[in-house]
Amino acid sequence: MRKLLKGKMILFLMMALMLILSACSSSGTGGESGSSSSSGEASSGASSGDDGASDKLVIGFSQVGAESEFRTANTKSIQDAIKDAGHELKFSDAQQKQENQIKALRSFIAQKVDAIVFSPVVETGFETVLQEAKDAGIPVFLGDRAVDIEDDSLWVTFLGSDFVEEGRKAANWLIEETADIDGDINIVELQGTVGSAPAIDRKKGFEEVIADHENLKIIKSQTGDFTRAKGKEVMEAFLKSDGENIDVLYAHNDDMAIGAIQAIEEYGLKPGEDIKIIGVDAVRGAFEAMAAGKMNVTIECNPLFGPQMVDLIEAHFAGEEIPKRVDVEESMYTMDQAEELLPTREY
Ligand code: GZL
Repeated sequence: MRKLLKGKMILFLMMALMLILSACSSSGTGGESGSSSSSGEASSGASSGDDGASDKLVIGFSQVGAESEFRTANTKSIQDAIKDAGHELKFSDAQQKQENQIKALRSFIAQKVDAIVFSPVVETGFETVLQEAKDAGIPVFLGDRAVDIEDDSLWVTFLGSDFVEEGRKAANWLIEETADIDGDINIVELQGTVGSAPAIDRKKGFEEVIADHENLKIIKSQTGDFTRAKGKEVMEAFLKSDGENIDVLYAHNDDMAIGAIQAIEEYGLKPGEDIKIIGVDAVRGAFEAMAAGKMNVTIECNPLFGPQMVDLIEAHFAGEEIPKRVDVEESMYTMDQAEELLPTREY
């Protein structure tokens, strides 16, 4: 009997020991190696401490304005990406005014945000406030537009398009389109916002390519500030002074091209036929104009880089090396492609 009891005791003690050992091993390591969910899989998101508090960032986003279809799509893409990633968004629309952007950046600094996303309305005049952000230890991520500042330690990276290349693409399309035409081709140009990176660089790229073709002449060039209304107003003035003499419009964005199309029709000419129309951005309005035969080509400038921007921010906070410049993939689209592609366009 005693032997039986003894055996049972040993069995009981062994089972108790196994229970204690298994209880120890299932307590998880929620500490130094990061938090683990109840299923034991690693938690998602950026690196976190025990409470995951460092996962959530407060991000200040200073946007140029709401001047075009591109801008509206770009704002939504970045805002949605920040919120979808679980971060807190502080947003400022500068209504295309530099002083409003400087105020917004100073406000973000005063609020001690963790990071700033910034699309500078113009290339110059931001050095002081970017130095203030650096002194406050707040990393700045440039989105869409760049600044012309020597000290590139004032921002972590630039994520956006190559505007010079966009200008080259526009000019190369025109060279191909007019290859069989003898005589001068008179071009009017609607420039973007004066002093902005896209306006400076799209002009630079276009002129660089047409320089080898003396029959391609820019006879008028003026800013339309990237808006439909101003684009229409300036095109009306071009038509008034040179109407019968204009062969091509090169607009630095589709919104100004669409405004100009209205002016051309009101003047009595056929946009897309009497005057070839070149735009930039590849927004929905451009596809609608091309499908209607009123516009010939649009060079894509993709605004939908919000998720990519948040990935770069999180990678930075995870201690990863970030390249100083990250280009956005983009293409170009012509009138004959518009009808088929219009339903697929995301912006
Ligand atoms: C270019 C962007 C320009 C767009 C315009 O990336 O900065 O500003 O081409 C917008 O539509 O206003």
